[in-house]
Amino acid sequence: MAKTAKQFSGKPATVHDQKLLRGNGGELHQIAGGDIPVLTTAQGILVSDDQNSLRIGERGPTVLEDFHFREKIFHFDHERIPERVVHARGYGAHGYFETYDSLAKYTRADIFQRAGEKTPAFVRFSTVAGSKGSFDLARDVRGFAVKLYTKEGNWDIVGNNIPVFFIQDAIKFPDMVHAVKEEPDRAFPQAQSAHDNFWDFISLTPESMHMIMWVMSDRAIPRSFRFMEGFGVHTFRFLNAKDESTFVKFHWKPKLGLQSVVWNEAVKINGADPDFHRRDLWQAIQSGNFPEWELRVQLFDQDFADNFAFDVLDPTKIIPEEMLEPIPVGRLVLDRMPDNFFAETEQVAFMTQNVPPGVDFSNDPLLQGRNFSYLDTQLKRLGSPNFTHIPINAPKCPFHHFQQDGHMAMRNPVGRTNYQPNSFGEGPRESPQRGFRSFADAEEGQKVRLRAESFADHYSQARQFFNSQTPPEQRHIVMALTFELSKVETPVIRERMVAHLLNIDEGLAVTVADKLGIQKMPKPADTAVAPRDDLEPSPALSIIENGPDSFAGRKVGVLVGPGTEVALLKKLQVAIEKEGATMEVVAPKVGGVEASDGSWIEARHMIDGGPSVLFDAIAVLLSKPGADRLAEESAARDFVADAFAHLKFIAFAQSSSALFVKAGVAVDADEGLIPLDEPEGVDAFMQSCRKLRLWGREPAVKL
Ligand code: HDE
Repeated sequence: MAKTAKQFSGKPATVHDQKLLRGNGGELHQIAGGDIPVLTTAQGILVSDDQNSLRIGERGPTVLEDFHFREKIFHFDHERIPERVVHARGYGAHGYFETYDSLAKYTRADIFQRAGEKTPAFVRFSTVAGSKGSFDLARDVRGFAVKLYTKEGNWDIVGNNIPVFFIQDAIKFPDMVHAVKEEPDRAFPQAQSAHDNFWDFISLTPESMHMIMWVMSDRAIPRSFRFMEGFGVHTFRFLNAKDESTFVKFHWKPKLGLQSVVWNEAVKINGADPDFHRRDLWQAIQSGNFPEWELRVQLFDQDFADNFAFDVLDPTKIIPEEMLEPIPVGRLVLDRMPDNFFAETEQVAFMTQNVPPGVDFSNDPLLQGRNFSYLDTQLKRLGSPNFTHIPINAPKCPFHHFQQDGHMAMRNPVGRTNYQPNSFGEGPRESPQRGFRSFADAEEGQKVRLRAESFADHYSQARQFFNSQTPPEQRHIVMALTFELSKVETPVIRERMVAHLLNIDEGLAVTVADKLGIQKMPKPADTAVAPRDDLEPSPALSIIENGPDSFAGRKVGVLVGPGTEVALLKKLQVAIEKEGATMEVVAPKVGGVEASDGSWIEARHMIDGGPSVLFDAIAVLLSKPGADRLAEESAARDFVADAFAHLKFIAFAQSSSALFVKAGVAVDADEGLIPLDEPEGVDAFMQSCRKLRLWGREPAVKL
């Protein structure tokens, strides 16, 4: 057995070991006996030794004929495929979409014909700017790409968690992406927009101002994929059986409500757990708490479009929900993680042009450009036009076509005829009735390179977004802009940005300028159209206004130590689980601690590895000696001080107070600190947690 362990430990077996093994009557084969399959090459040749390459003599040169070695290294050398140029870092999950009611009146898309219809789905969430190995809590837009395997072909809604975009025309996309990514000479900063090139481009691109308000808001630092919205961004069309068109915008609403973190917390999460969002989705799905979103659609006709203040083809504009209510049409549930990240999440190929009969495009110039781009990128990344043969990309409905051959062809047409029309009655034929039909819009005009006048207002909706935020959210936008621009080394870029902010909100501009130390206010940036100040605030745009009033799906970190009162811990655990939340125990040692009654409390984290930034609320349940001891440890002090600074609700046993004193947090500082050992303590804590954060504390902690 000792020899077996050594063989599998990956250490090279010595000649002595090998003799022993072979002397034992082919023990190598026995190792792979029973239920364990024998290792083979990709060609199926059984392998006798996977620890040593073939050489001439014990210390001699390696021989070329070692086909197993050659194949193994060859394959390893080719393991990587190009990462996505944008949205490289992502995480996906399987699930299904369930249709509420028939939408036949608006669309003939098969997925919307029958109430209760379940359609398999795959979703990939992503950040935009960082590379594959970047951290999850960058300030960034999140991709929200949904593949629906409908009975009439794959439908991809390749959206974001922000309903508008930086640019109006796809021709600017390479510039925008170059500017946000690391600067080409120095290759930094990675996964960050806080640098000169990005703000230089933005300050020279006024159409980006609305998007900038969103990206500087807490939308860009979501607590979890599970707590963010998704948007199709562009205006699309639904087409019914009579080919009548209705414009449509897609919104995904998270069942657990919206939630973000605060910036100081995001920075610390990136160090404590760079995979914070991945782990969150993994844990939720593995524990059976399946995340869910409702699909809602804003439906409107040409008349509405003609009378709307902005152009519905302009992807830098929204239609406020208060003006046009999104109608719920179904729900998306994610209930299964991929078996293999590479095969599924890395190889999944989303394409905006994947739309089934009954869904069609609008003339949004960004969407039109995307429809061209996504096919190209799949060929580059996946290396073959046969990328639809990969299971994650293959339709789950019947499909028949005459495409053949090419790299890695898995399925070729069967039989003699690989063309149509043919005389043999073989193969598929097109169907004018059932097939995809485009909306027969009348298009005419000169061939020009012109942006429509109706796209010219770049500030009014940026202002509307800012005015729709609660005071804490407005403060966060100020702080984000100040932080980002403070990283810009070229003063003129900072000033140019302030000139734009003056067109959005004077108070915002003046505060940012002051915090940046700009001595002389610039003049407002020139505008093509005067910004409007008559747009009603839209409460739907605020995260805080749309809080879940529930703590479900959230996590409490409980700090324990030697002598912790176990009855209180158990009572707390019951209450947390009743709320649909989870509890994780943090202790001085990961092995756990001995409780007050001599029982053993298992821990999930040691204090250094379980800082409070990983939790939505904390509880500190220390005995007096435990608190005295932990008060000496900076990680324990940070546990409390950070939770306080990040506006979290903090429950505590009175015996823990020594730690609070040393952490500089007064236990009676505000109503967010809740003594647990009072009769109503646990209930009061859970009720507070439903508010998620104590925003009223923010001015005091000066984040
Ligand atoms: Fe993308 N985008 N994009 N994009 N995009 C890609 O496709 C592109 C845009 C979005 O999880 C690429 O497979 C152009 C808007 C998501 O796999 C690429 C333009 C929105 C994902 C590409 C845009 C998106 C991508 C890179 C300007 C929100 C990740 C790899 C016209 C509505 C999908 C790939 C996934 C990925 C091109 C703008 C969302 C290069 C040319 C606007 C969620 O084809």
